[in-house]
Amino acid sequence: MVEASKVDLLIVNAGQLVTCAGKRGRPKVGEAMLDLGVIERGAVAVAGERIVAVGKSGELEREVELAPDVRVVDAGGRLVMPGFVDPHTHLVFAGSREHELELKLSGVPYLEILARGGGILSTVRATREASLEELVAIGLKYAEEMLRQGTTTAEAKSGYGLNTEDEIKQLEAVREIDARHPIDLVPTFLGAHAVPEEYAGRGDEFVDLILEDMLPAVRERGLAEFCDVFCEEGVFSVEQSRRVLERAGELGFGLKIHADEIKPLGGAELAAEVGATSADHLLAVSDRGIAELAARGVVAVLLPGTTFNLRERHYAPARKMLERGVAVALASDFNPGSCPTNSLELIMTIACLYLEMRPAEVINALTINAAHAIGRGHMIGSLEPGKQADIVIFDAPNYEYLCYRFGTNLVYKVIKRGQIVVEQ
Ligand code: IZC
Ligand code: ZN
Repeated sequence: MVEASKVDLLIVNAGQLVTCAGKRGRPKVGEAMLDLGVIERGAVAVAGERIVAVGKSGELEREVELAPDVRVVDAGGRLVMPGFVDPHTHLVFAGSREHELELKLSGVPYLEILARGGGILSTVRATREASLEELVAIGLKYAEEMLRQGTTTAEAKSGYGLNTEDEIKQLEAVREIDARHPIDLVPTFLGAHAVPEEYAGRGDEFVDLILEDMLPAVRERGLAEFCDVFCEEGVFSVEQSRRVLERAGELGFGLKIHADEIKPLGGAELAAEVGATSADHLLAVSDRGIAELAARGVVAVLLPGTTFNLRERHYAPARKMLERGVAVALASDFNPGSCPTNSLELIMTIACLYLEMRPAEVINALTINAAHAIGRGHMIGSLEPGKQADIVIFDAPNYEYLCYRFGTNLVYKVIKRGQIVVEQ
């Protein structure tokens, strides 16, 4: 596509322009997490799909070449930020699991519901029954909810098919939603999400099926960029997870892992060993696991909405990871069971209150570091010349306000690839 060279969209009068700019090509760690690159009374100039300049409102307008039909958006003192990046979602699924709420309240744990054939397996039954068109329609609805709440890019996992045909159907739905909706989706194959009923007690044989049939089929069709595994007691062991990730790595997939969520199995160490892009959850991560994530540059994707919804008492040790130089990102974990919210504004508040992350750290974790967690740090996640023009204007006077208010969608306008796609 030929890029327009003259500025055709100009955002002026941002009360605060949060750029999240930092060192190019790398996620932020340590002190840099507190730096949001804020420009007071900021402005952004966009040509076609890209940002061409950021600066001070009143000055920037005079420094760039404006197209005759330039559209000027007056932010009116509001907060302007990079679009949120949600690097861990299970976006495409049929059905819902509100009937498990009563079970949960009566004290039945998440893994016990799964062991009884509910949980993930109940969503697998519904998703296998749904047609591709039905899954696309459901996913489009959720993608639209996300965009309206300021998410401009999201990762989307399979994992509710658990056989070759239905995993492919789910990933085709992701591809179709990505094509039809302004939100950008990054597809992840999660065949190792649970052992399906027809393989009960034969987990190793199911892993063979993933290695021999599913992974090559997904690869051949170019349906996923990443491969993920639910490494958890009673789900997939470290050894089984290693087999899946090693094969996926050989086939050229980027690697992700649901690591040390409930039991400390050594998922973080495995992520470092196989060179994963991210390790996600990490509530029960060991000190050694933390050191290895930092040393290997694996992004830790924390999902505090899930901890909240599962009513766990202990959240991931975010402060320890930040202090020890791990690149920390945040995500919704949107899924029908352990975290049925796709509101990243809600995640911001939970991250501040329960992970004890500071507002600036939370915002870097949901933008630039989240982009790195899905291999998109060079394209999105900050407002810098050359990056994709994915921009959100919030009806908020400053960035702390966004973490402090919860339960209200504060999005005022969303710009995706230079186009205004949500407008209040
Ligand atoms: O459907 O419960 N944790 N996978 C691993 C999930 C949660 C999704 C679900
Ligand atoms: Zn997940």
